[in-house]
Amino acid sequence: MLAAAPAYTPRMPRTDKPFSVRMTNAGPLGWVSDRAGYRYQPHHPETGAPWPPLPPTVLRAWAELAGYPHLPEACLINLYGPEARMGLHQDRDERDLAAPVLSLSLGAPALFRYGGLKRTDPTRSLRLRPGDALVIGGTSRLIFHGIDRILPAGDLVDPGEPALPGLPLGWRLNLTARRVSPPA
Ligand code: MD6
Ligand code: FE
Repeated sequence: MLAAAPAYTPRMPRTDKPFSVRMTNAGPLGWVSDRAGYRYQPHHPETGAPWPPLPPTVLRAWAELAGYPHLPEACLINLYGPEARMGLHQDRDERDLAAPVLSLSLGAPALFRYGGLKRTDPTRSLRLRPGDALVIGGTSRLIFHGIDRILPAGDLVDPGEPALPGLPLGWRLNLTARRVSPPA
């Protein structure tokens, strides 16, 4: 999938500052960010190609965990090197806010921070490990959240952890499946 849709470096709207996280997508729509703003679009911003189809594993996880009767339309793939992080944000570019966002984590563990519906609300931290699934929906759909830091992989990698061939030790990959449009 990363071969069909190479991870690119998104940039902040207006400031044009690069993200430390690299991104790509799968599905009919993909989330992108550049100088012009945040949006969902059907093609890769650098290659112009349509995003690859949603992986069957993501569709299966959505069916089992999302509790939402319509298919996801976008799977944002975040790729973190050991120094990458993601600032506190809300996921609010989706027009269907009744659908949850489903997050799947692989590779290095990370320190996830989440708070409330206001940026200034108190926050808590959670360690996301490879193989973890997190569903953010319902009254929590618009909570602020982010990744404070990637944690060392540890010298003993648990043989039960799902492995991702080609992902360097110390790197993290996160997939978030989203429904974008309200169902017809
Ligand atoms: C990450 N996750 O885990 C970033 N968004 O790399 C998110 O931004 C996120 O985990 C919405 C719902 C769940 C998430
Ligand atoms: Fe998010």
